[in-house]
Amino acid sequence: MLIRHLESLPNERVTSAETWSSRRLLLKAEGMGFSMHDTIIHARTVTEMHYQNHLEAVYCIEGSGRIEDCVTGEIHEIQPGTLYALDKHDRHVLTADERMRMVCVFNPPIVGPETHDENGVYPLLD
Ligand code: 9YT
Repeated sequence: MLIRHLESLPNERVTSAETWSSRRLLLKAEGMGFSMHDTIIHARTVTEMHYQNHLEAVYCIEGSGRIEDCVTGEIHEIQPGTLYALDKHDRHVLTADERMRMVCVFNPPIVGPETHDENGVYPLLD
């Protein structure tokens, strides 16, 4: 059994970008078949993402904002209790009106250092 706590997560499991900071509680190395992150999206930011190599589910536990589906143009409000699942590798734009805290699950699992390239894509690392 694995027990982890956010407050004792080592620095190498924290990856930050201009608009977010991802605390990676479970990575590929743990062998669960998915990774799980506690991610902060900074207030008043807009982030375009496109996980072409991964499926991601995101569960909002704090803060509010919205997600735009770049293919359909649909916009969905996000608040604590909202989940979105990018089951079609959907290109999307996330807008945070206030600081948001999200639980993010990736399949295949993130290895560790992944961050967005210029198109908002994470590379497929082994
Ligand atoms: C919600 C979202 O996708 N934020 C970007 C960071 C990423 N999900 C991660 O690696 O935690």
